[in-house]
Amino acid sequence: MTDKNKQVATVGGGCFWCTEAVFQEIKGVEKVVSGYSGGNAPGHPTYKEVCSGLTGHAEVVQITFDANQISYEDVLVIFMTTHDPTTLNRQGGDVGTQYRSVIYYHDSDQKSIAEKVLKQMAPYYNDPIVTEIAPLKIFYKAEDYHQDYYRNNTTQGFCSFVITPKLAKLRKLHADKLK
Ligand code: MHO
Repeated sequence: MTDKNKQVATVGGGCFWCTEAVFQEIKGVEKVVSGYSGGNAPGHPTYKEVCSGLTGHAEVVQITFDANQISYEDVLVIFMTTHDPTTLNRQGGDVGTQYRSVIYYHDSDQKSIAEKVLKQMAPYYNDPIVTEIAPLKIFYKAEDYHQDYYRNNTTQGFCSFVITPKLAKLRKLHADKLK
């Protein structure tokens, strides 16, 4: 992939272990990094601080992808269909501001695509979409043990009960987009 085709998307849809595992399956995705963004607290937060809710950060992933193989629009469609964008500060059993649904755009093109995708998808949900669309400020990489979490902990409870079924759904829904 040349630098020209390389793009980065930053999204959060609940626990980043899930979002990371989803995008690691997608063709054209070169790298997924779990981290924190969208809060106001200065400095690099720890996971514990983010869980306290006081930093205001959301759990997000930064997805580096080849725009020749997958478009930003498709990245967002996959994102929207693999979490619940209608629940405020909650994803399944995970409750707290860090689990809110967010799209942090990197430029004005991404902003308009995000607005378009949300508008197009709205009729498919029973409840209003609450996904936050905002400019990316600082992204803080999460602790090493959070990276590749699903791959390294596939049999752990949350992974096997929540992420494995989510990936099964992803593979059915987006079979044409898999690696
Ligand atoms: N319910 C999950 C959330 C983890 S996540 C990185 C757990 O604590 O197992 O927020």
